[in-house]
Amino acid sequence: MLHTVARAAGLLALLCPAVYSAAVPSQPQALPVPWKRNGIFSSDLRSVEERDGACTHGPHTRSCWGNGFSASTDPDIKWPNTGKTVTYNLEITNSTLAPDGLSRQMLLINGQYPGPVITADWGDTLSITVKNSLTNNGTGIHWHGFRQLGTNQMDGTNGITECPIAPGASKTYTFKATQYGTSWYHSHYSVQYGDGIVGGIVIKGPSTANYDIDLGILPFTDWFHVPSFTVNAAAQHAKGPPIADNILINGSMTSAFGGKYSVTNLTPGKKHLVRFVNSGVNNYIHVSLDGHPFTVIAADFIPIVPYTTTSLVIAVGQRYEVIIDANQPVGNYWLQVGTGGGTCDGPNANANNTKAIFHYAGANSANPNSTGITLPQGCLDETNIVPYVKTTVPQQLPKNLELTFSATAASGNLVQWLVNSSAMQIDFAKPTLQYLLDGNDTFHVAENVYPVGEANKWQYWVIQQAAGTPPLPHPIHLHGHDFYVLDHGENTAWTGDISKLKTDNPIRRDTATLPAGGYLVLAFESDNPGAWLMHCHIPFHVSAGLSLQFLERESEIIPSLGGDLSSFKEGCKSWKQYQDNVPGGFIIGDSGL
Ligand SMILES: *[C@@H]1O[C@H](CO)[C@@H](O)[C@H](O)[C@H]1NC(C)=O
Ligand SMILES: *[C@@H]1O[C@H](CO)[C@@H](O)[C@H](O)[C@H]1NC(C)=O
Ligand SMILES: *[C@@H]1O[C@H](CO)[C@@H](O)[C@H](O)[C@H]1NC(C)=O
Ligand SMILES: *[C@@H]1O[C@H](CO)[C@@H](O)[C@H](O)[C@H]1NC(C)=O
Ligand SMILES: *[C@@H]1O[C@H](CO)[C@@H](O)[C@H](O)[C@H]1NC(C)=O
Ligand SMILES: *[C@@H]1O[C@H](CO)[C@@H](O)[C@H](O)[C@H]1NC(C)=O
Ligand SMILES: *[C@@H]1O[C@H](CO)[C@@H](O)[C@H](O)[C@H]1NC(C)=O
Ligand SMILES: [Cu+2]
Repeated sequence: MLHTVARAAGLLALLCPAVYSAAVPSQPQALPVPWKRNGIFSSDLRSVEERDGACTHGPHTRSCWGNGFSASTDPDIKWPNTGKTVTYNLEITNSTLAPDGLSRQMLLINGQYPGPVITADWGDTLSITVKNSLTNNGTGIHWHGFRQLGTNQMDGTNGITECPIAPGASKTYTFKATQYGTSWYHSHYSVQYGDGIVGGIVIKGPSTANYDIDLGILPFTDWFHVPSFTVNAAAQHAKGPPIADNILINGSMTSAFGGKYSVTNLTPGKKHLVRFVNSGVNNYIHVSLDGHPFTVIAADFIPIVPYTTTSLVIAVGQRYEVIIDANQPVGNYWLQVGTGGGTCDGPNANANNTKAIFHYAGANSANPNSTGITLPQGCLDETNIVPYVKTTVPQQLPKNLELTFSATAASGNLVQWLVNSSAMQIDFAKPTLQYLLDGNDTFHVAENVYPVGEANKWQYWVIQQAAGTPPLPHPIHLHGHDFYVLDHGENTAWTGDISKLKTDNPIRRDTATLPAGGYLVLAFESDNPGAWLMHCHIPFHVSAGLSLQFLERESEIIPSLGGDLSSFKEGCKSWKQYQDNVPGGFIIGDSGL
């Protein structure tokens, strides 16, 4: 059973014998270097080349990719150059749909929900044109997890890397898939994505265990029966998280109004790759398939040493790739889905009935009668994650970021989440990149700009929830980078003891939970000039201020964009025309993110 081989080195030796037996007979993963990024220690690049091998990708050699790339390649250092551009057109419209039987106003992409899955190969260039056919909102699409090396202006973060796309206008996002795996895209225009502007992304590449059939993306989202801007207006003055009406699995669920369960087809005797995405807005998602354990092979865009589990917890923004072996009697099986439960993410009104059907070819199409485990609850991340490509980071003292909360009578109980005493507020019409073009270093305090100066140095940060902050978990997402999770704690303060940081191959991903009442210590390398947002991925929280931007290597940002800022400038021109002509003036009403 190749997929149960726990040690990455052993697995590769098995899968790519021609290369590995000759070049690296033992322990190819154990690199005796303290750190190893972007040519800083160029001597390390040779050993990476050797480990990458030359075998080709197939059902029994999934860790291989070809042309010297494999699951052992560090995608921070190199990626294939396919010379291929994959194009998509996404048109955003205001429409109605009934994903769980209740018809409501939604914002759709190409008339569908979820939006079309974007599919490309590792190393392809993506060129995606987004047309805003709404009447009363700007929009923009963020490509979650993409590094955007040298393409900061394609990050889709309004008020930071672009002005929103005005009604009637379009923007073409062109960027490279330097990593592979499973992700998603969504609007970053205030809480707008909760109304439907989401879709999956599959970047085909190697994987750390074998499978026969790629079933693609299976997205989960908590679901409200009223529009997101209405929910947010209430959340801005509420005492706790909003209670969602339902959970949609692949855009579908039953409810008192009708609807149907999502169905995923299995082929008996085959191993299936399924790509789970929490594309939701608040709830943590716990998931289990009756009678079928998951072999987990990737967390966010990071291939991991495979591990087996009967259930997974997925925070908003996170992804897991799992392999499901269809080795049970032909039949129908429930995919059980629950939320964090208790008080950590608020209840979900349909929490006792959220499930989907996994249907074996050859079975009838009745509802399953299967039983399985009792789903765990809680709002903490998976802990078994071991990146397949190892990194060792130094012990270093982090800079401190303090999270506080305010809802005072004086402000009409307006809910605000503050980072170092400042709730984020961007200016749609004057993104950070415009400041840089103007040569203006005087940002508004509320733009929460944190300079990150030196090139290719480790940046360590601890986000600490201050005493008295409502004890809620926050899935923290960083743009432009994966980060390393060095420590975290629930309902406690970080001790400041750097000797306790996990520096030997720590978890690496782009979204990780800051536990309720606690702290998260993370590190990333300043290897990507740009203005990069870091924020809680719960739209109601980021809307209420919970974010900041790292201004990484400021003087290099505009030069790194290759001089092509025509679409950025056009975008701001058409946005300003729109904003200036809104009768009664234009009010954001929240952070804008
Ligand atoms: C969608 O249509 C409704 C009903 O016409 C309208 O009230 C709303 O403002 C529209 N939303 C956007 C974002 O254009
Ligand atoms: C977006 O459109 C909704 C209506 O669909 C409206 O309530 C909201 O105020 C608009 N927000 C912005 C910032 O344009
Ligand atoms: C999700 O739904 C789409 C559209 O119906 C379907 O093509 C796809 O196979 C489904 N994905 C899974 C994993 O079941
Ligand atoms: C459960 O369903 C399977 C077919 O999917 C059937 O063979 C079995 O008899 C059912 N068991 C019960 C207890 O209904
Ligand atoms: C779910 O079921 C449990 C146990 O029956 C019950 O206590 C709880 O109130 C139910 N939750 C909802 C949201 O209906
Ligand atoms: C944030 O505020 C804390 C507490 O006042 C302070 O110690 C820290 O230096 C500030 N962080 C930054 C990056 O300025
Ligand atoms: C810089 O930006 C700030 C904030 O928008 C603005 O108040 C100031 O006038 C600008 N300065 C220059 C020199 O453009
Ligand atoms: Cu949050």
